[in-house]
Amino acid sequence: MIELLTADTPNGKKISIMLEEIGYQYKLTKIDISNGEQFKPEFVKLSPFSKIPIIIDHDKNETIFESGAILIYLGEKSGKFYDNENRLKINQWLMAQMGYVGPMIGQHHQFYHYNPGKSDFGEERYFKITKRIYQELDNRLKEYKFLAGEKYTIADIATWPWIARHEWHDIGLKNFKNLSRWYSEISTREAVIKGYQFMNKESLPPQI
Ligand SMILES: N[C@@H](CCC(=O)N[C@@H](CS)C(=O)NCC(=O)O)C(=O)O
Repeated sequence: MIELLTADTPNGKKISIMLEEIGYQYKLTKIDISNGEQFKPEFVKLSPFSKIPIIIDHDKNETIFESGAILIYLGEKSGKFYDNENRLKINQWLMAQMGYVGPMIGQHHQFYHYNPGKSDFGEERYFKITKRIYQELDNRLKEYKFLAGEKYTIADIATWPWIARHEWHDIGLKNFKNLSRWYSEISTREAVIKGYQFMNKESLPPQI
């Protein structure tokens, strides 16, 4: 039995989507990060940086933090979306999401969506970087169907929930033809819709 301790955010959705994609049943434990639950000593013992998501694989008595490491773990365990022969490519696109795409778009959310008017510098900087990321992803997806090549992998699962916040970004996703094609195609996957709705059954991936 896998337990997922998480909140309804892009990083959280990566794992609910992966669990749906590989068809694992899981126990959901909600962590209210807006009320500081992530700082409770019992949670910090599991997640040293006080971040969601984490999973506990109760069969193996194993706790895993960091969404990229969790996706790798589940990909290896299930044998799905993390092909052995394509790991070098998958790892690169996954690490780029973890180290660049997520953290930069996360800052854009902070300045532009949650705290508008507080810092022109912050708003302009992260708007520009997010737009650049859209273009960079679009360039890649002009050449390949998915980020790591012709197959849907954990690199797409890690990146898609961030683009699913495109209405907050105000960049104009529809102007990025290849990124739009990729986003729409993944949005229609049954497991993605289920994983997206894991905390709010009424919600649907935003259309372009
Ligand atoms: N690199 C981490 C980032 C996780 C992360 O930033 N989680 C946020 C929510 S999306 C969080 O737990 N924030 C609470 C806090 O920092 O206090 C991962 O991908 O797992």
